[in-house]
Amino acid sequence: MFRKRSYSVIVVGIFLAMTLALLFFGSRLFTDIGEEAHITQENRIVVGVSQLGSESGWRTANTESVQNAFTQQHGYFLIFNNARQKQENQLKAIRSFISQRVDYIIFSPVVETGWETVLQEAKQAGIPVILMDRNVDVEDQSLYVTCVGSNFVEEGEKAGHWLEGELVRQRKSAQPVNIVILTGTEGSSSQIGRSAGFATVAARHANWNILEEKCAEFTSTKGKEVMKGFLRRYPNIDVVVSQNDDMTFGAIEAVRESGRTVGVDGDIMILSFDAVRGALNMVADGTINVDIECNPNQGEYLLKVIDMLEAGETVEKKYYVEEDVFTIENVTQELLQERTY
Ligand code: GZL
Repeated sequence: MFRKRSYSVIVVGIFLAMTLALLFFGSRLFTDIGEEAHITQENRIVVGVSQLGSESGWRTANTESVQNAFTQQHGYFLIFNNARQKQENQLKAIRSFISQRVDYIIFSPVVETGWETVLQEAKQAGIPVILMDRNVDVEDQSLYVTCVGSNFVEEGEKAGHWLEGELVRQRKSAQPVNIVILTGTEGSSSQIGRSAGFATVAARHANWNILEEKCAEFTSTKGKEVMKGFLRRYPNIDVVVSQNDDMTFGAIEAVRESGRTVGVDGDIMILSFDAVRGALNMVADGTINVDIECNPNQGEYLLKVIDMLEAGETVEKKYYVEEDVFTIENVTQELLQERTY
C-alpha cells in the first residue's frame, strides 16, 4: 500500500517536472524558431520565378538549376510558378509577384511578344526583371535588366555547318539533300533563332531542299505525330532537323515504325538540339548524328547577376551560357557519367 502510494507520488512529480520543462523550453524553442524564421525571411532576397512549363527534359533541368541556386542557404526566398506553356499564366504570375513586392522577377518568356504592358508595370513598381533562357521582343530595352540564355541563331548555324561538313565527308555535297524540320514553340526565341541560323547556312546550298518545316511544340508526342506526316508525304527524306531532343525522340520512333533507319549508318540523318543525357546516349550509339548543346544550367549565372545587382555593379544586357556540339567522336562514357542533365 505504502509502496504503491510513494510510487504514484514519484510519477506525478516527474510528470509535473516534465510539463514545466516543456512549457519553459518549448516556448523558448518555438519563439526561437519563430524569431529565427521571421528574421531570415525578412533578411532574405525574395525572387519570383515564372517558368514557362515542364515540356521537355531540358526544361526540367533548367528548373532544377534555378531551384538549386535560389536557396535559403544562399539568402534567398524563392517563389516559383510553372505556367504550363501558357503566356496568360506567366502574365498572372508576374502580376502576382508585383503585388507581393518581390525583390526580383525572373522569367523564361514562352514567346517573344506580348510583354510590354506587364514589364511596364514591373518597372513602375521598381522591380528589376531578368530574362532566363528565352528573350522578349520589346522596343524599350530598359524594361528588363539582362537576359541569361543561349545564342539560338548560332545554334542553328552550328547545325548547318555540321551538315555541310558531313556531306563533304560523305562526298554528297553536290547531290540533292531532302530535309524536313521539326520546329519548337512558334514565336519562341529558340525556334526563331534556330530556324534563322540553319536557314542562313541552307541558303548557300541550292541542292539542299527543305521539303517542309512544321511546329511540334518541343514535345516528343508532337514530334512523333509531325514526323509521321512528313514520312507519309515525302518518301525520300535524307535529313531531319529537330529543334529539341524531346521532338527528336518522337521523330526517331516514327521513322523506325515506318521501316526506315536513322543515324550514322541509317537512311535518315538526325540533327538535334539540347544535348540532354538521354539524347547523348543516342549520339554515342550512332542513332543521332549530331546534337547541338543548349545549356539549361542557368541558375548559377542568374545568381551571379543578382549578386552583382545587390552589390550595385553594372550588368551586361546579355549573358550567354557555354555550349558545345556533340557527335559520336566526342561523347565519351566519362562525359555521360559527369553530365548533370
Ligand atoms: C532552349 C529552350 C527550349 C529547349 C527545349 O533554350 O527554350 O525550350 O530547346 C525547351 O527543350 O522546351
